Formats: sequence, C-alpha cells, structure tokens
Amino acid sequence: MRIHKTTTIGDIWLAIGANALGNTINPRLALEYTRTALLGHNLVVFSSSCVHITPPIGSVRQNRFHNAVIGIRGSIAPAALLRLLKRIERSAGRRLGVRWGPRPLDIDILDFGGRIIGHPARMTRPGTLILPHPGIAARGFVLVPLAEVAPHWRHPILGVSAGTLLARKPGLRRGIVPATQPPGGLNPGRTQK
Ligand code: A4P
Ligand code: MG
Repeated sequence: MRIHKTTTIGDIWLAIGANALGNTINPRLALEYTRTALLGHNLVVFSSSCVHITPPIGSVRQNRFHNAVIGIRGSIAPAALLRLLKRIERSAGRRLGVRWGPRPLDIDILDFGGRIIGHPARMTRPGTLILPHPGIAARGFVLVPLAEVAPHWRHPILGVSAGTLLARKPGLRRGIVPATQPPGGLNPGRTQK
C-alpha cells in the first residue's frame, strides 16, 4: 500500500516568536516575514492573530518577544513542513544557540490537523517532530494569540480550547500586551536549500 504523505485536510496552526535582530528582519516584522515566505511555497495563511509583546519565559535573560499565531492550509506533510520552517528560520538569520535563547525567528507547529505524533520526551532531538507541540498548555505567549485567532480550536489531546486553558491559569496572561502593527514592505530573502 502506498502511504500518501501530503495532506490538504485540517487546519495547521503555527506559533511565531522573535526577540533578536536577524540578517533580514527585526522582531516586529516576524509575522509578515513568515507569511510572505510561506506564500512562496503555496501555503496559504487563512488567519492571523495580532502581534503580542510578551515577557521572556525561561531562565535566559533576554529581550521581550513579539509573538503571534497563524492558521495555514496547503498540501504538505508534517515532516516536510518542519523542514521548511527550519529553512525559513535560517533565512531570517537564526543560528543554533542556547535552547530557549534569543532568536530572530522561531516558528513552531502547534497543531497539524489534530494529529498526534511522537513523544514530548524526544522534543530536544533535532528534526524529531512532536505534535501537538508539548508547550501549548503552559505558554501564555502561545495561548493568548491562539485563543484570539482560533476560538473553536481544541487541543488534540486535552480536548479543550485555548481560552479554557487560559481560564484555568489566568497568570499565563501576565505581562502580555498587544503590539501596534508595523508597516509592510518586507523581503523574506531566500530560504536555504
Ligand atoms: N520540534 C519537535 N516538534 C516540533 C514542533 N511541533 N514544532 C523540534 C517545532 N519544532 C519541533 O526546536 C527544538 C527542536 O524541536 C527542533 O529540533 C525541532 O525539530 P527549536 O525551535 O529549534 O528550539 P526552541 O524554539 O528553543 O525549542 P522549543 O521547544 O520549540 O521551545 P519554544 O516553546 O519555542 O520556547 N518566551 C516568550 N515570551 N516568547 C517565546 O516565543 N520562546 C521560547 C522557546 C522560550 N521563551 C519564550 C519564547
Ligand atoms: Mg521552536
């Protein structure tokens, strides 16, 4: 039997984060940069949250982040999408650094049409895909824009919405404020092969 690896079924939700200058963008432009780069690969962004300024989570001292969530559709397999997103991150100037450290662009796959793949314990292995992203329920910088843009979305394992997860832990909203949208005119540069 031939396994059909591409899919057009189900919405894909991506989290975008940025808090450092890259070679082609600054953090304010991460959402537009990502949207433009995906369009070049026939992936349509059907929904975008506002950009939010968020306090950094984790033990590394660093600048506040710009975070957003987008919904995309298109014909691509999960592993191919992860590889593409890594290329887009590199094209924005991201290089390997401290885990959870400053980055010009981070794009995580939060949910791929409700699929459940891999085990969270393997998250640190480069290239190993975990779905849904294991950090969703603990991260205000993901839940706030996700609740805004996808009120009907349900966590594939927990079965509840982003709004419900936030209501259970209201402290996750602390320090998160909407950013004013920057002007357009962006150049996503070339993605590396
Ligand atoms: N990987 C496995 N599954 C996935 C998936 N569903 N989506 C692998 C994306 N990547 C996935 O990711 C580490 C490894 O996970 C990669 O090899 C990938 O193949 P990474 O993007 O290279 O590293 P990371 O972003 O440091 O790790 P991770 O676990 O994605 O961390 P987070 O959740 O992105 O946290 N504070 C604020 N306010 N805003 C932020 O955006 N981001 C982080 C990083 C820390 N603090 C933050 C923010
Ligand atoms: Mg990441």
